[in-house]
Amino acid sequence: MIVTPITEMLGIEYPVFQGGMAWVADGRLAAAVSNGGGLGIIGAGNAPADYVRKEIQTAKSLTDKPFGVNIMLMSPFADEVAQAAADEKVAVVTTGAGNPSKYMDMWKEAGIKVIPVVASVAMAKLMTRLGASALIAEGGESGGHVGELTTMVLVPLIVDSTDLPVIAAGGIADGRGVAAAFMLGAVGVQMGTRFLSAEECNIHPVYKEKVIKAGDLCTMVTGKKLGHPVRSLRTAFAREYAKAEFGGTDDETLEQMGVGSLRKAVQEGDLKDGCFLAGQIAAMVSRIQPAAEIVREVMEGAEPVLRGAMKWVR
Ligand code: TUI
Repeated sequence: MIVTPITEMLGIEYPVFQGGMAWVADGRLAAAVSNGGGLGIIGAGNAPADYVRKEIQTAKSLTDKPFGVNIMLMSPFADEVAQAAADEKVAVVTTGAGNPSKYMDMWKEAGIKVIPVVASVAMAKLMTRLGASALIAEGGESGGHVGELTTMVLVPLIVDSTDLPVIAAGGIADGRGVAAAFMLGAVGVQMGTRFLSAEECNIHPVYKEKVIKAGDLCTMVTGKKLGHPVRSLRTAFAREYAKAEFGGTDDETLEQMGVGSLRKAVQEGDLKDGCFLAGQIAAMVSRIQPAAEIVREVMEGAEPVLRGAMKWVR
């Protein structure tokens, strides 16, 4: 059994968060992860507040355990979704892809634990000062919107910059990854890609298959030119996008190419126009299994690695 400041703070069995993946992480997946002893997180992505409220209701109907909502701060609906999370008094709010400062007081007044994703030391210090309950340090191995630094570099830097508990994310999908994160000073992990293969994850079968078949060099980063780099599977669409980006295509056209591409991947498995977000660790995801089994397997896998950590110490 592994007990850390984050399991204690949230009253969860395992220090495992499920990433709040846009279009992917619905109320059903979040409830399955929370019922499995981790922290399930609904991804608001670019959806309006009504969608998020509905998914919160779904999760509440499926679990009595705590769960969270991720607010994607680049969303045009960020304000109303932030308000909905406060109204619904979810246990946890995580944030991504931006600076959540203007919502912090509202969430804290609602009794919500606020756990922002930070991709830099400056943001970690700011969030600590504004009263975050913990921080998620997400390295660029992750899927979706990525920062500059890798998990290996970011996690210890963030740990050294704050007294808050730090959750490591990006490139973690098994017990070794969890143990490594703990060695860097993290007290929990967040996994997104590993949960793409969960039975309760409602993505198109083509998406699941692609993740399961992915090898070590199967992801790439696009979107740097527009200032929001995202890591996805190296599909025909991703290659075309990269070609356009480096071939001098104007920003307006590049924006247009991206519109609706996440939805097309998740709902239609559209390899031509869909953007299949996934982290580098997709290479290690090999089968479909229940979310609760994933949580248990990963954490049970971490114990022998952590016990063996003294192997070379004399
Ligand atoms: O947010 C993510 N991953 C995401 S968001 C997303 S939806 C999307 N769709 C189209 C374009 C872009 C995104 C898919 N995947 N992860 C958390 C994360 N947050 N990674 C990096 C950051 C981050 C970056 C900058 C957090 C804070 C930040 O601060 C910038 C500032 O304002 O100083």
